Parts: sequence; structure tokens; C-alpha cells
Amino acid sequence: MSEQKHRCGWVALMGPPNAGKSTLLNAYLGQKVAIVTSKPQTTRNQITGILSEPDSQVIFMDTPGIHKLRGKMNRILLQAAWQAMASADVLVAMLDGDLYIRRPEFLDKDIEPMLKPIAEETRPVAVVINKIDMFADKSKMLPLLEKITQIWPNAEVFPISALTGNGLEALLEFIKKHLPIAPPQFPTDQLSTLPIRFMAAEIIREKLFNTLRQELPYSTTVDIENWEEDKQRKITFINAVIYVARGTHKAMVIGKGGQNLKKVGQFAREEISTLIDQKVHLELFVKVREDWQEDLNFLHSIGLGNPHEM
Ligand SMILES: Nc1nc2c(ncn2[C@@H]2O[C@H](COP(=O)(O)OP(=O)(O)OP(=O)(O)O)[C@@H](O)[C@H]2O)c(=O)[nH]1
Ligand SMILES: [Mg+2]
Repeated sequence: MSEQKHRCGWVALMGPPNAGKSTLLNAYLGQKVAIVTSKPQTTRNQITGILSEPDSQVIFMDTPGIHKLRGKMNRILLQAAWQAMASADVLVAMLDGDLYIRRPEFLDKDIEPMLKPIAEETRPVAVVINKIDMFADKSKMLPLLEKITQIWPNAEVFPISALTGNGLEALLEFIKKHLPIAPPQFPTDQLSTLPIRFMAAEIIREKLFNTLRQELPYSTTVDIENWEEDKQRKITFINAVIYVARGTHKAMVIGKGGQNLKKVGQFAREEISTLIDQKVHLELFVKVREDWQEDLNFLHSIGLGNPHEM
């Protein structure tokens, strides 16, 4: 491909919580840059993933799910999503096809916040119906397709499964086709614009989501306090703090005989070690910080709202 034909641009992955946005990003990159859990509202930042191919560089912005919730942290999360939308060349709005086929009543509520912004959009929009692996009878999708074409006639619709990879090529073709002709903006071996220690904190947060029950993970957050590389011994020493919002949560995070914390630490250490390709010594501390979700300075200090300034 000649240099003049090279395309490069920004793509916003948006949609309601749990639709599979982060899963799609990881699928395109063939590597995990965004954490994924079965619980909604996992992503808390704008996560970038850079897909470099000979003819193009697609810079994806994975975003927190768009939903209506109060509180300072949730406002920051929504801001991250709308900011990504504002700076994108191409928009990808993702819906959980499986959910609306099982529970059609969720559709209107989920699309409501995006209804007008997307309908009035002049940039290229792909509406993605994800999780098609979950229903064998594809005709069940028809009412959903009909509704989308009606409310967003400007969008092109792509049924996909981010999990199995079905439909991903067609969607990527659409994205690439609509990117501006431009040289790569990042080195072609760079996977994300996020600092590695932010990614490590995210990995720990994912393990908290997987290990802790019910609502508890939502009131936790992770901050890397210390990161030191012993170049001679080829070990990275990491101290991370898990913040909880209440004293009672502390014991729950630690678990009986420390079993939860041990599990989180072990899984996170393995994954961070793979990420940085080095042995990792990880120490986790649990601290109570009441109302951390309402403390803007604290939220900023741990990279929420402005992850690039961590
Ligand atoms: N069956 C099926 N499950 C999927 C698919 N894509 C994602 N999932 C699952 O859906 C859940 C949510 O996926 P995420 O990628 O975390 O969703 P998200 O949109 O990033 O969610 P938030 O960050 O919370 O907004 C996870 O359990 C995924 O494994 C798919 O194509 N098929
Ligand atoms: Mg996500």
C-alpha cells in the first residue's frame, strides 16, 4: 500500500454497560488492553487500543457504558464516553443483542441517551448488534434491526459476536474505509496510549470484580503506589492499594484468612507479569477512604477522568 493511501483515525466504541465494547477492542488487538467482566460498568476510563496494519492504523477508544447514574464518579465516566465521541472520526454504537431478545423492555432505556446524538450525527456510524452467538434463530433479530433502521437511518448495522469473532471483519472494513487518509499517529508496535501502571491497576480491578461478590467491586478502586524495577534480578516490585468506601468492606475484600486478597494478588501478578514480560512481586494493601467516589481530587489523582496524567 502506498503511503498516500494509508488511513489513520480515531474510533469511539460506545454503548450501554455490558454490551461487549471492551471484548471487541481486545478481539481486534488480539491482546487484552481493556478489562472485561460479566458485571456492567466495568470500564471506568477512556481506554485506547491501537491496531496497526500495513494499510491503516485504527485508534480505538473504548469507553465506560452510557447509563443514567448519579454521583461524581459516574459523571466523570459519562464525560469520558462523550469526549471519545466528540473526538472520533467513526462512531461504533454497540448494543447487547442477546439482552434485547430476552428482555425487549431494556432496549428503549439503553438507547435513549444515544438516540438524538447518533440520529443527528454526520460522521459515519456503525451500530453493532453484539452477542449473536447467543441466539440460534437469527430471525429473532428482525424487530431489533427494524427498530434501529427506523431510529438511526444514517447508521449501517452489523450483527457480530465479539466473543467468537463472527462479523468482525466486515465491521473493520467499514471502519477503515471511513478513516481519513493519513500516516500513522503512533509507532506501529504501540498497543495503547495508556501508561503501563494504569493497565496493571486495571488488571487488579478486574480480579476484584471476579473474586468479590455482588456490589462490592463497585465501591473499590486501585492505585499503584510504588513501582520499582530491579534490572539486575529482572523483577518488578509493585505496591498497590485497594481503596474501599467503608470499614466493613475492608474485611470483605481481604476475605476469611486473607483468601480473597491472596486470590486477587495471585491472578493479578500472573497477568501483570505476562503484560510486562518480567517477574513481578506484587503487594496489595487495603485502605478505607470513605466517599472516594465523590472526591474529585482523589478521582483525578488515581487517573479517573484523566488517565494520561497518572
Ligand atoms: N456470549 C457473548 N458474550 C459476550 C460477547 N461479547 C462480550 N460478551 C460478554 O459480555 C460481558 C461484558 O463484556 P464487556 O466487554 O466487559 O462489556 P462492556 O461493554 O465493555 O461493559 P462496560 O465496561 O461495563 O460498559 C462479558 O461477560 C463478556 O464476556 C459476545 O459476543 N457473546
Ligand atoms: Mg468495558
